[in-house]
Amino acid sequence: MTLRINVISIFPEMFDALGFGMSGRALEKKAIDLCLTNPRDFAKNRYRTIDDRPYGGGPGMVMMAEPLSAAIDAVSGIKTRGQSAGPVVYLSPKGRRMTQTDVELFAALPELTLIAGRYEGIDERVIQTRVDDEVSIGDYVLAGGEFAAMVLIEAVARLLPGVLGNDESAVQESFTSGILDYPHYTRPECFENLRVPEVLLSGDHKKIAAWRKQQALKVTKERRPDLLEKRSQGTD
Ligand code: 9D3
Repeated sequence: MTLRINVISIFPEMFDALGFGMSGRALEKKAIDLCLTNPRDFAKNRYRTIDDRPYGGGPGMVMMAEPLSAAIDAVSGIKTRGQSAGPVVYLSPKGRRMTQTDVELFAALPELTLIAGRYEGIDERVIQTRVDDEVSIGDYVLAGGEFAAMVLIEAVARLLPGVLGNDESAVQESFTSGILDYPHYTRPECFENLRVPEVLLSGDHKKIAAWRKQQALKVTKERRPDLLEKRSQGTD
C-alpha cells in the first residue's frame, strides 16, 4: 500500500524538491513514505567526517565505509525491524542503465533503499556487503547521486496506485508502450498561422487513432529506430 523509500544522502534537503507535482501527491497520499538518513549523523570524529583520501592515491575523495554502512543499517530495517527491507540500490555512473522495466519492478516493492553518493564514489566494501543493485540514469556525468535518486523516485511515484488518478495515463495501451509519443494540440485552432491537423477536428475516433499511430511510428523511426527493433524482437 505504501512504498517505503529510504534515502542515504549527505544532502537530504535536496529531496525537498520531491514535494511538488506527482511525487508531492504521492507523498501527501502516503503512497510513498520517504525516510531520509544523513551518513554525517553516523560519523565518529568531532568534525563529523564522512570522506577520506583514496588508498593508492589519485584525485578526489571517497565516501568512508563506516558512516555510510551505519546509515544504511539504521534505516533499511535489517537491524531495526529484523526483516529483509527490500533491495539496496546504489545510484552510480558505473551501474547498468535504468529502464522503465526497472522502474516498474521498484514500484511493485514494499521497500527500497537508495544510496546517493558524492565525491569519486563510495568505499567498495560497502558495495560488497550492502548493495544489491547498481544503476545509472544515463551516459552523462553528474556531481552526485541525489538527482539520479530523485529521477528514480519520480518515475516510480507516477506508477503508484491512486497517485495520478492512475488508471489511464500511466498504464499505456499496448501499442504506444516502448515507442515515442504522437504530437499534441490544444486550443486555439490557429496559432501563428499554424492550424491544428484537420483529422483531430473530425470527431472520427478511428481515423484519429490511426493518424496518431502513424505519427508515433514515423517519429520513432526517425529518432529512435532502436526502439522499433526491440519491439519486433518481442512480437515476431
Ligand atoms: C572520473 C570518473 N568519474 C566517473 C564517470 C567519477 C565520477 C563522476 C560522477 C564519480 C561520481 C560521479 C557522480 N555521479 C553519480 O553519482 C551518478 C550518476 C552520473 O553521474 N551519471 C548517470 N547516472 C548516475 S547515478 C549516480
